[in-house]
Parts: sequence; C-alpha cells; structure tokens
Amino acid sequence: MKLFILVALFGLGLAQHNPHIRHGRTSIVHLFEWRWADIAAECERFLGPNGFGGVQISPPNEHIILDSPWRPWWQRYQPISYNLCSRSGSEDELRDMITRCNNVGVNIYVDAVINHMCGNTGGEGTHSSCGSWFSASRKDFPSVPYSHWDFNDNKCKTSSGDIENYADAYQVRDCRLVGLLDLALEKDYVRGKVADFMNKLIDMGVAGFRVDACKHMWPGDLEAVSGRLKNLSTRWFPNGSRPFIYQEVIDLGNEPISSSQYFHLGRVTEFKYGAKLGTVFRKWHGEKLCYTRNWGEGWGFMPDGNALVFIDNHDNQRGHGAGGASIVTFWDSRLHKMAVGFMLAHPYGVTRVMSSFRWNRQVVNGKDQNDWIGPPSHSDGSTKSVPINPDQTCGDGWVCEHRWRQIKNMVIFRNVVNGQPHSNWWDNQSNQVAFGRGNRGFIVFNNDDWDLDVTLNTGMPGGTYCDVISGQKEGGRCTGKQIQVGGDGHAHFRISNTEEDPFVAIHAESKL
Ligand code: AAO
Repeated sequence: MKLFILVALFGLGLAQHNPHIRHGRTSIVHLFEWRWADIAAECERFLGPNGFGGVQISPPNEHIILDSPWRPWWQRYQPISYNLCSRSGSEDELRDMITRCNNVGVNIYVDAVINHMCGNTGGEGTHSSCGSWFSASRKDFPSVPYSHWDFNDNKCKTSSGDIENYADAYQVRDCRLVGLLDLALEKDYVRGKVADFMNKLIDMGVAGFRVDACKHMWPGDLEAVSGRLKNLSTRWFPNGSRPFIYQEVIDLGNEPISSSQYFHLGRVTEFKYGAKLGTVFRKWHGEKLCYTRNWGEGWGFMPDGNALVFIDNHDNQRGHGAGGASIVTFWDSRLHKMAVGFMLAHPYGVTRVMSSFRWNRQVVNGKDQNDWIGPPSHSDGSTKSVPINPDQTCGDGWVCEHRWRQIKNMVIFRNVVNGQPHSNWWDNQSNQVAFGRGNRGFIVFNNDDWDLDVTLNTGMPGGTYCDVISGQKEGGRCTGKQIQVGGDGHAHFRISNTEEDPFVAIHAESKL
C-alpha cells in the first residue's frame, strides 16, 4: 500500500514534466505579446507545417492598463482578475486559437501569473483590460473576488513590505516582489480561485502552464494548487494526461532558494543555460566552445528531465530578470542563430525558442531606458497584428526569430534526431566543434577567427545531404551547401569564419 502511494505521488509529479507534444515534435516557441488571432493563423500557416510542438502565450487574464509609462509590456504581469480578456484578445478569440492550434497539433502553454495581483501603486478604477473595477490601495479585486484578507501582508516582516533581500527565503516568498500585491496562497480560498482559473484553461484545451515567479511561492502551496488541477482535455490528449508545468525559478546559484525545491512539481526554467552559452559564444572569461563537450548536467545544470531551456527570454533580452550582458538575443543575430542552433541540436532539456518584438533600445550605463516598451501598437494602445512579408519574415516590428530559416530548420532537426544520443564529438581545442545525434543528424560550428577545414566522422549513412543552415531541401533540390557523406560516414567540411552563418547542419530528412 505504501509503495502504491509512493508510486502514485511520484507518478503525479513526474507526469507534469511531460509537455505532451504531439507527432514527435520537440520545441516550444514563445510568441511574446502576440494577439490570439495572429497565433491561430501562425499555428495553421507556419507552426504546424514546420514541426513546432507548442506555443507559450502571454498571460491571457485581465491585467492592469498603465499610462505611465505608456502601455508597458509588463502591465500583463499585473493581474486584475481571472477574466479572459487581455491585450491579446477576448475569451472567444482565445478559445478559437486554442482549438485551431490543437487541430494542427500545436499545443498551447499559458503564462500563469498566480503569485500576485497588480502593484501596490496601481490606483483605483477601471483601467483594466476587461474594464473591471479594482482598488490596489484597498486590495480589493471584486471580479475574482479577492479582498485584503487574501494577501500576505501580515506574514511579511520587511518594513517596506517588499522583498529587500534575496538571501532571506521568507522575504522572497512572503513579501511583495517589486511592490506586486502578494497573494496568500496558503489560504484554501485563494488556492481554489487560482485552480479554477487554470482548470478553465485546461477545459478549453491548453496543454500546460509556464508558472510565473515560482521562487516567490512556497513549494507546498504550489503543490496544493497543482493537486487540484484537472487532467488535460481528452478531445486532444490521451486519457489521464497531466498538465505540463514549467516553473519560472531564477537560480544562478548563491541564493537559499534553489530550483531543486521545485523539481517534484514539474520542470523548471534553467537560467544557467542561456547565461553560460552566451558567455561561451561571446568567448568571454576564457570560455571556448570546445568546453561544451559535457554540456548539460556536466556544467552543473539541473537534471535533464527537469529542465526547460532557452537562449533568452522576454525578461533577460531587455535586462530584466537574470543573466546579464552575456545573454544572446536577436540584437546579436549572428551569434543568436548559432546559440539557438546549438541548443536545438543538443539533447539536453525541453527547448523554448524566443520570438520577440523590436523596440527602440537605448542603453545608458548598461541599462536600457526603453526596457518597458510594449508590443507594436496602434495609437490607442491596441496591439498590431503580425503581417507576413513575401519572403516569410514578419513586418511591423515583429522579429519572428522562429521564422528565420536557420532557426526553423533547427527546430525540424531536433524533431528528426529526437531520442538519438549525443555522439561523434570533435573539437579543435578552441571554438570549432562538431557533434552528431546517433545516425540521424550532425552539426559543425566554427566560432573561431579562422577557417574550419576538416574531415569528420558524422555517423550518418553515406549520401549527399543538404545543409539546412545555408539553405534547405526544396522539391528534391538543395538551395544551400551540399555535404557528401562517404560510405564510412566521413564527410569533409569547410566553414569560413567570415560566413554569415558559420555552421552547417545535416539530418536524415535533408538527404537528397
Ligand atoms: C513593474 C515595474 C516595477 C514596479 C512593479 C509594480 O517595473 O518598477 O514596482 O511593476 O508596480 C515584469 C517586469 C517588472 C514589472 C512586473 C509587473 O519584469 O519590471 O514590474 O512585470 O508589471 C525576479 C523574479 C522573477 C521575475 C523577475 C523579473 O524572481 O520571477 O524578477 N520574472 C517574472 C516575469 C516578469 C515579471 C514578473 C515575474 C512579475 O518573467 O516578466 O515582471 O510577474 C535576482 C533574483 C531573481 C529576480 C531578479 C530580479 O536575479 O535571483 O529571482 O527575478 O534578481 O532582478 C544577476 C542579477 C540579479 C539576479 C541574480 C541571480 O546577475 O543581477 O538581478 O544575479 O543570481
């Protein structure tokens, strides 16, 4: 009996580590601040056909609307209620998107902001995305409803009521994160409201959640909420599927709160991954690409089965959150393509690709003065839709990294090599490295300041392959470099350090 309970408990937890991605797909794309109508169209016209497994959407619930600064992106991290109307669209549009994405095999993961409501300086009125009245000063949110009883103020011991010291785990969990009104998740009532919100989304067909600010919630409280979550909708997922949970915990070390405290509840964001890989590709602090031979747990990252990995996220691409200057974003597009390519080729973790909007970056003394700027918008503050150019890139300030050929093709590469081991490693003891994934794929990087010219064992069956970085296979022809793999699996690679994309990737389905 004891064993049974243990297995059941363990099973429940581990089940929430499974992203339930369909059709052998492997990657999630964060369509940051996209409108629901645009995401629905993107699932049908691009994500489904190109093997993307899922989309992380921006918070779908009612949020504050701010004038100063004008409509910042981060207003969506200040909930007013769990009504489902937001800057991205209405509840009907949300439902339509979830259905249409599911119908083409693309999962939806919701960014769930459940640690807090709006900031304590949020004022009083109806400046909210569904127009609900609220009062931040009185901690009154009638459309949930939450009242001042439902917040943590009595538990917090700092004089400001805010987190003042990340070395004190009690402050981090019981006080306000940058003034955000901190929900008392120890209360059964609050847990119930949060679980109802998440269950409604599960019923609509979402596959799971990115849970915001988990460091600021006690694991026991999260466990209680997750125990109340329903299984995924059987309209699209197998009977008994648990929601995929990935928790935002920033753990770069040196704090009392660690990622491991959350492992049993689902996956956790591995922030060391992008911070370290950025340092490697930038060649800072003596780092070299050849040191990534034991990339993953060998670098002190969390166990593979717990990790959700990414090169940059919506915070650290603009100096919020953690990671610092080493983070490689679309602003450094050449390095970004290489780093994302490396991540997608490497077996470690569940991978998330960032898809950004451009803003007028203005860095003064290392800080971006415009780090608040919201998505491309009309003069009334409503978000612009995403126009697709004839060359398949996006217009109107939407960067769409996920549509860049090199990144899109590496998403497909990851699907093709899924389940294959990291193999046939080679390096030049500097910044030229190569590795394969069993006999299904092979990738070569040249991040040195000189040419790469070498014959390597790819582990792949003989034949002519199309490099999916410089081009791709189209109608049986290759628009990029061709790589000849001999009967012994060996192939010659030449990559000039001056090429726009100094890396080459081939896989079983790019064979001509
Ligand atoms: C806005 C305004 C505030 C205002 C507030 C309320 O900007 O001035 O007080 O409204 O009125 C986002 C924005 C915030 C925004 C908020 C609400 O980023 O600027 O506040 O919406 O609108 C911590 C949390 C982490 C959080 C991250 C940003 O632990 O959960 O801060 N990320 C999520 C979201 C994010 C969102 C929220 C949470 C809130 O992704 O978009 O905020 O819903 C250390 C700690 C980290 C901590 C950082 C904060 O990390 O370890 O846990 O993250 O500090 O800076 C490094 C860094 C150091 C770093 C440490 C790690 O190298 O220097 O910062 O070392 O070892």
